[in-house]
Amino acid sequence: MLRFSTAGESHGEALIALLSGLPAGLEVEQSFVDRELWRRQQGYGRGGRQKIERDQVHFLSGVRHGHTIGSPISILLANRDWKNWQEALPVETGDPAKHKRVAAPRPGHADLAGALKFNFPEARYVLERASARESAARVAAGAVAKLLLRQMGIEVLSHVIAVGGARLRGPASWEQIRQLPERTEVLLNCVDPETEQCMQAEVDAALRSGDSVGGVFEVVAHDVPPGLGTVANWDERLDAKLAGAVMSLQAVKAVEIGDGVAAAYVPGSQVHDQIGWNPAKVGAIDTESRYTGFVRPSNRAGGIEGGMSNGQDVVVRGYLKPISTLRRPLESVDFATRQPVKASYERSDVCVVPAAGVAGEAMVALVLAGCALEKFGGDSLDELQRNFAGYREQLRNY
Ligand code: EPS
Repeated sequence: MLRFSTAGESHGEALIALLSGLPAGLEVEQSFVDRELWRRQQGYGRGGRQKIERDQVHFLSGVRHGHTIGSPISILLANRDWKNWQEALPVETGDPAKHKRVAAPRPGHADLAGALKFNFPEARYVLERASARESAARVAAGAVAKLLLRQMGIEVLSHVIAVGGARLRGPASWEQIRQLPERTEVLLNCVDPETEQCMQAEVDAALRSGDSVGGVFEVVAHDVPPGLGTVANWDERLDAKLAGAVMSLQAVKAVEIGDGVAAAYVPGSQVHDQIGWNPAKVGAIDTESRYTGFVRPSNRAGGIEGGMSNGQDVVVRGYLKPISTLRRPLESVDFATRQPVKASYERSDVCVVPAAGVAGEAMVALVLAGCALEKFGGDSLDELQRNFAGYREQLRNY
């Protein structure tokens, strides 16, 4: 079973990711993991913190001579900002005068709920774990999951389809999405330059007015074989797993599979993807029907029917609320005096939609890798690939 967890505070010494259940013999390119970490740090509208951090993966265990060895993989990502926080967040008691209190909870942030839950007099510790800094650890683990999926020909990428009121009109092709990670400047990770300019204007407006802006990212998993996830049990359905995984990302308030939201408002005849047969396409790379002869003229279902992948691209959208730390803060209450005050402010981002998309890719990759390992099994990559090849043969002969 693929299992993963993270630890670490935003301004603590480091983040940790623990990933177990991967087969032995998977080549792990550190440069690929670092590139994924770099992608997550980019985007128009990020704050000063990203000028400090240079995320680089440090494998502590589970990878030797460039390959997984079947034992749990532990990953450390250093927080370069830690040197500025050692007195504010020491492991020992330290000097209370040097601690940095979060005195008034920010509406929309974890501050108030967390302080009440853990019985803290203020929200510093809550902020530290709620921070989206944690998503860097997910991206590192997700990058290893992506390397496993690549061995089965599956690629997972994202693009941004909305920032505030600026929206991408029309679908993006896999060809367009595939080119985005090549960019040296990420901006808003949108496939259409004109829309991207409008998105930049949304960020600029938020920046000028001391506000923040949310948006929508879309994760696309390409060349996923049919049959990942299962109709058999509610908690094994692929859409349920993906929704939970993407919803768990900081600031995500809604998740959509394919055109799930729009589908609720129109008749079934305009929603469901019709089924055709074209055996000529079987085995061809980069077609929608690589695994079988069944073809679809559309993919509104987002590649999932009955909780199982159906052989089309798996499409998952994450809807992000605007960042809750505002330079012009909303009304709040001082934790100590209970007097009305403005919410606490400290350095933050204005827009993180492209970065959240990269974290979304990681979560989707981890879920798909988990489902693939459940279906195909194998303690070594060779064994997994043999099992996968057998399944492909079964689909070809169907
Ligand atoms: C975050 C606040 C900011 C962001 C941070 C998430 O951090 P800081 O308070 O240190 O400026 O930069 O995101 C990251 C550090 C990151 O690597 O993504 C928050 O409160 O959620």
